[in-house]
Formats: sequence, structure tokens, C-alpha cells
Amino acid sequence: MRIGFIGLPKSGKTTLFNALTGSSATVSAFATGRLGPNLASVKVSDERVEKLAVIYKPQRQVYPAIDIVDLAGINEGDGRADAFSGDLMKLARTVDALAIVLRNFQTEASSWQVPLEDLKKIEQELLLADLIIAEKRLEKVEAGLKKGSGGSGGASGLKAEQQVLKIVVEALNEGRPLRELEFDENQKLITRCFQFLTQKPAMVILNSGEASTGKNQDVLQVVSQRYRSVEFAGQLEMELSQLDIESARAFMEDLGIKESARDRLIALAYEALGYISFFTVGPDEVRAWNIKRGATALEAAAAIHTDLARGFIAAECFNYDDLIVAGSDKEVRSHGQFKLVGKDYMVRDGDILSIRFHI
Ligand SMILES: Nc1nc2c(ncn2[C@@H]2O[C@H](COP(=O)(O)OP(=O)(O)OP(=O)(O)O)[C@@H](O)[C@H]2O)c(=O)[nH]1
Ligand SMILES: [Mg+2]
Repeated sequence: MRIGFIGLPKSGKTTLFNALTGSSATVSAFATGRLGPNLASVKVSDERVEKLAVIYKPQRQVYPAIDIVDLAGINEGDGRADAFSGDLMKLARTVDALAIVLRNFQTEASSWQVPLEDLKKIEQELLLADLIIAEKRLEKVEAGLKKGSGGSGGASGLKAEQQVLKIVVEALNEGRPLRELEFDENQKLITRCFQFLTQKPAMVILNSGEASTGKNQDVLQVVSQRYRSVEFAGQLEMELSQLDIESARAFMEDLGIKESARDRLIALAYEALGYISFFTVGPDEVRAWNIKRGATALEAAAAIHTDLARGFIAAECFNYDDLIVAGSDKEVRSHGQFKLVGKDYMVRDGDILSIRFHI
């Protein structure tokens, strides 16, 4: 899973990136901000893995990771100037979700602090970036249809693409992000190729100054009408992340911070993306995996390895909560909570799976 931080210049993206990943990328009050993207991977800790490790005593515990990309600031008008075709926007198109960072603090270098206006500007730029791509493609498709050249999908393929692109262009022109539209499976397949920014799940991080953190309910309320959101005191979180674990814990207690920014962002990302966790257990490793809510046993198998999906026979399945209550998988079996499920079984959060397969 990859999350891209996007926001206006100097909104504190790199500060937050450092806070969340424990990195020390350059933060600056004055530079143009076009330093290139920072990339880091953070481990998604899950206390269930630790509890499972107590039971199975594996050689190692493995956690999923989230990649975080700190994209450079979008400048207003970038869309128009076609700056979105640059490498950074290409990178933005590859992320699974966007985290929109809003500046809600003042510094000596700048007193600007209008988070809701900034949000509008960012939304505008994202809409525009998608519109440019959709319109360009629509023109080509229509030219192709006129010439009668069907391309690889034949004329019917082009017609289907034309129909989707028309819907897309109309929505974007009305200021509607594509994530609000309902596409059927075929249309989804077509839109997926374009990696539209406004079709990605998005969340908002309100990056507040230390003094005002916790007092921005009005802003958060407006934001939460359209996005899952969280408030961070970015600067403070960055300083905390640079302390050793013990001192950080003591500081957090003093400040009344219960959960680290990293844990809160991960929880938010899971919600925004609709992810759940399942586990595999054994003497080698206890491991947590992510899949989309609603995914099947077959998709879970594919997340582990394509071979498991290819040769899928069945999955042995029981749930973490039952295991913790029962104490061992033997007890789980004797309670009748151990199931053999087929490929269409819908995996639940906390399921412990073992895939039977044959190639
Ligand atoms: N007071 C305060 N200052 C912050 C906070 N977050 C960032 N800053 C300051 O704001 C300035 C810009 O922060 P960066 O993290 O570099 O912002 P950015 O969005 O990465 O900027 P570009 O990459 O240049 O677009 C720096 O001087 C930071 O120290 C915050 O939460 N509170
Ligand atoms: Mg930066």
C-alpha cells in the first residue's frame, strides 16, 4: 500500500513525513520545495501479531508495510501549465491513496494559514490534472473513431472508452471528483488505466501549530463532510519521532497524546482504503497481511503468492478472536470454530488462514 502526501508548498509535508517515518529529510521554510520526492516504508504494527507469536513461538514476526511518498508541493496553476505531466505527478498517479496536507500554522517566514481555502485550491488542481488527461485521450479516441481505426479493442472498444471519458470529462467540469461516481466493472477497468488522481481514496491531514492543536473542530467538521481526516501537530510529532522510545512515551503522556501520529495515520489509511488484516501462522513465521474489505479467500491466497491462488483448493480458517478466547487452535477445533472454506469465502478481519493448494 502506498500513500502520497500532497499539498501546497510549505504545508509541512516533509515535516509530517519525517514524523511518520522517523526519517530526517530536509525541511525548509524558504526553498522552492522542488527537491524531489522522499520515500520511506513504515511497518504497520499490530498487537495481534505479538499475541499470536506468544501462542505459536515462530522464528519471526512479519508485518505489512505502508510506503509513504512525500511529493513536492503543488503550485497553483500547475495543472494549466501542464506541470502534472512531470515526474512527480507521474509518481502521484501510482499511489493507492492521497493524503492531502493542509497548513494550519504560522511561522516567522509566513503567516498564511487558510486551510479550507487551500483545500479548495488543491481539489481544483487535482480536477484540472485529471481533466487534461481525460480530454486529451477523448480527442484521440474520437479521431480514431472518425478514421474508423478501431485499435486493439476494435471500434466497440473505442466506443466504450469514449462513453466513459465523456462521463469523466463532464463530472470533472462540474467539479466532481471521480471517486464520487459509480462505474460498472467494465468502466472501472477502463478508468483504471488513467490512474486518475480524483478517483483515488483521499484523506486530509490538518497540520496544526502546537498551540492550536485540538481546537480546530470547526475546520475539521467541514473537512469531514467529504474526507476522513486527522489533525496532527506536525512539528511536535517530528520532534517526538526523533526521541528514543522511552522519552517519546514520557513526553506523549505529559502532552496527553495517546496514540502516535504514525498509528493514527495508519488507522486512517486502512479506513480510507477499506483494508482489513488476515494472518498466517506457523513455526517459521506469524504474519499479518492486508486485503480489501470484501475480498475472497482466493484473493487472500493471491496476496500471499500467485501460486497459491493458481492451485487453490480450499482454505483452513478460524478467527483470531476465537483463538484468543479458546487459547489454542486445538480448542478452536473442539468448539467447532474451525472451518474449511472455498474460494468465494469472504475473508473477515482477523481471520487466520492456511491455504491448501496443488499445482
Ligand atoms: N509551527 C509549525 N511549523 C511547521 C509545522 N510543520 C511544518 N512547519 C514549518 O513549515 C516549514 C515548511 O515545512 P516543510 O515540512 O518543509 O513543508 P513542505 O510542505 O514539505 O514544503 P515543500 O516541500 O517545500 O513544499 C518549515 O519551516 C517547518 O519547520 C507545524 O506543525 N508547526
Ligand atoms: Mg517538502
